[in-house]
Amino acid sequence: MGRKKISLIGGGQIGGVLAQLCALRELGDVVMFDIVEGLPQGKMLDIAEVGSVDRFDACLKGTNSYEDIKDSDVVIVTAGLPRKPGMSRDDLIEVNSKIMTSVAEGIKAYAPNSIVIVISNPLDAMVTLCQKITGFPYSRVIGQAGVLDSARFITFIAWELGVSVKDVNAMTLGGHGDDMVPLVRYASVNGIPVMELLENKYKDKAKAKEVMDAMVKRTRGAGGEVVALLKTGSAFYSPASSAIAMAESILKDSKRVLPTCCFLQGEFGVNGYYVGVPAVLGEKGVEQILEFKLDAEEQEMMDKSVAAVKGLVDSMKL
Ligand code: TXD
Repeated sequence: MGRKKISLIGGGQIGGVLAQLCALRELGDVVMFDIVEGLPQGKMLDIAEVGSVDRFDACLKGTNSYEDIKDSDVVIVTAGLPRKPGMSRDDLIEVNSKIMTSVAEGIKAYAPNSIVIVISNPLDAMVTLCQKITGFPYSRVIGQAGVLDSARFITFIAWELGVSVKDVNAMTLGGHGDDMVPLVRYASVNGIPVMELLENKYKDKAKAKEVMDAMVKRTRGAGGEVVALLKTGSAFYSPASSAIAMAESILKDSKRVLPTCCFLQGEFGVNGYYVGVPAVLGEKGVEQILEFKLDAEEQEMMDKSVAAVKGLVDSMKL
């Protein structure tokens, strides 16, 4: 049995971390494609030369030719510009649509059986475009946003309560924009509702709600917070780790339940759009969407988030 093959389209900030994580976790052989000559070759050589130190066996190849992504099991796309301070993700749509069009054509031609994880922004629109151009089944073209948005929410909750991030469970749904939906009702510390713990901590319901509202707000703006600090570029360690969690579940057929940007056909009241929802990821890609009933307030937030996704996707006139 040969090793799995992972291709990374885009060898920038996120692409580099993706390659290193694939190698460290021995997920398979890795190809990094970029249009810049020397960049993917240099990064992959750099990582390959430390295999003896990091104790991994993997073939790593940098390339400027789509032919090298042939027979990929998983393709992860980060090609595209990142935001600058003051920009919204949506401001990237024009330039990144052009890039995504050429990338999707390359994947369609050379890796027709792969499962594609899109990371490029604006995420929900770029996944939609990638699926349209490749023509792959919806289950094989997905986007990474929710794992990261949820991880940020979890981090803030853990810091607030002084507990390990490992014991906090929380999820965000919806689009990867400022209207994303952090699910407060299901946020828990090993099953104990976070709101109950906050009420115990502050002995005051109103104060507990105020603290939670602030964490929800920070989660929604967390990408922008990093952009503002970095000044050039956007978050890259965390999006890479998040996409690797999805890729690993697919490559190992683990069937993890991860918030994933999936094409919805009626689930959560959404029809015909890519939106973040809990999904089972396995060797076939999205194997199930786990639907559950949102309460009125959550549904209202979801509808608002979906409306923003629709506005952006419809503006592409696909
Ligand atoms: O959670 C998420 N989904 C995200 C998404 C979180 C943070 C950032 N996210 C977005 O990922 C970000 O807004 C960007 O749209 C992408 C990539 O971010 P990254 O920080 O890696 O950007 P870089 O460092 O600028 O790298 C982009 C690379 C760069 O090396 C370019 O040469 C390459 O993309 N590029 C291309 N590669 C292949 N093909 C084409 N046409 C191409 N054009 C540029």
